Amino acid sequence: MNVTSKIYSLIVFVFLASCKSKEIAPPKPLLPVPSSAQMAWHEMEMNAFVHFTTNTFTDKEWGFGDEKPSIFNPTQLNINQWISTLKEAGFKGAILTTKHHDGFCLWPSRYTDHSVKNSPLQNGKADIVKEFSDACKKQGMKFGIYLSPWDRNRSDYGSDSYVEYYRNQLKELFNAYGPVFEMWFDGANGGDGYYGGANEKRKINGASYYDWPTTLNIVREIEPNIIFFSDAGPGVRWVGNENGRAGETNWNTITPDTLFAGQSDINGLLNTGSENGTHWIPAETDVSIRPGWFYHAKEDSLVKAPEQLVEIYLTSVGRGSTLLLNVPPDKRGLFHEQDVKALRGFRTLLDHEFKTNFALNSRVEASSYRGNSKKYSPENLTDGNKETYWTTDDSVTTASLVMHLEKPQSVKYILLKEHIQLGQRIKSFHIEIEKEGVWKKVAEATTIGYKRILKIEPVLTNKIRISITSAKACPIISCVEIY
Ligand code: FUL
Repeated sequence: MNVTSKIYSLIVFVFLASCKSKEIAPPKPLLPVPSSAQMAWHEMEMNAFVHFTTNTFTDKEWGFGDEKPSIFNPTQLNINQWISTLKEAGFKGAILTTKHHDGFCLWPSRYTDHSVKNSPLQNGKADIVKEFSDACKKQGMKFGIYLSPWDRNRSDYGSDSYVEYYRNQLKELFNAYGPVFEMWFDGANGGDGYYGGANEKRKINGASYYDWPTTLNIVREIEPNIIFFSDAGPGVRWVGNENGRAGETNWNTITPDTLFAGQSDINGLLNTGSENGTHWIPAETDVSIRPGWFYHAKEDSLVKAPEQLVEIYLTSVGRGSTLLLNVPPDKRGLFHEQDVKALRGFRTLLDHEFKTNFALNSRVEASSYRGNSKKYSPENLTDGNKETYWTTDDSVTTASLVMHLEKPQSVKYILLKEHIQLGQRIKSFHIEIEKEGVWKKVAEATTIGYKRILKIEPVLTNKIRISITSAKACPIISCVEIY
């Protein structure tokens, strides 16, 4: 190599090195951020709850605990029908009440006789939990477990031996029927019950009696990626109501301690989360397709209509929460015709409302983007790829994005997704549409999170402007969709 070519190689080397150093680093995560198991849970979006026990046969919501196992006798049990109905409606996982407050077990637990093994169903050989988890596996749905901590049947409820019983059942269930994606710990406790014939009121200290840290670790040892639901998490939190409404402001973050610190409006706090919460504990929206959680023939005419279910979708999934919709089997052991019809109608309506994303591959203008790097350019919002995102320089916390649709469309929904893997950031934003050269504000909202859907009066337009008016740190958005 002569001197000239050496100098030339050096210049090329320096040039390439300087190009590389110009590669703009992504924003640093704004803590807390979701774990990979929580991220997978967010992506499920819609799960189902299935409430089934002796209550189905006694027409109650809370069994007292003195029900005879012999009354549990569905005549046409078909668990595949439940799971295929849910799957066709778009649910990704299903959580079964393996034991509700009445203490009756849907599997032949070796720790009690108060179970399906003493029911006439399949001559005492039935195992609803197994059939349910098998059907989920077969149909590609995830399986979840509800096991009520409160047990109105057990004579030892309130003493240490019951906690051991409860833990043994958790081990039994998780070892025999997994994998399990979510474990649902119900905080309800009404005090009175049968308790092996004592027929009395028992009071426990919900915070200390079950020794939750130890109990959760027993489950974690078997299922390390489990998502724990309880009012306060640690995996996901209760949304604070049972009517399908996540907060219009919905932070995935909350400080769990504040829930036990004499807070006056705990349900309100659970509903909105808190902007500066120390933990990532997103809200799960549990609601029933009927007024009750269990099947009652008198509620056949009160099954929610497809339009109501779409409204619930918008106030749960559309507010960055995950929907947990309960569908209770009837006395035959089938989802009732009314519920099946409502779920099919729900799917059809949802597909109709969200049929064509007018924004897919459309041009987007941003007030700025991070380091003018293509990696963070506004095209990432409409490329149909949820892994790519638009973001700004660290110092920028407000921005505007103008969406140019190919031709005027009747716009009814604007859907946005934050790239929450790097933390939830956006605090407020609004939407304008352009009509005859004039911008008109059509919606205003606070948080986005995993997903936010804003419904507006349908309007014909080909230009939509999204203005982010405040954020905790530089905004990061992965998708904008327009329907
Ligand atoms: C509540 C329970 O008391 C209801 O019966 C139902 O299981 C609901 C999902 O949670 O706390």
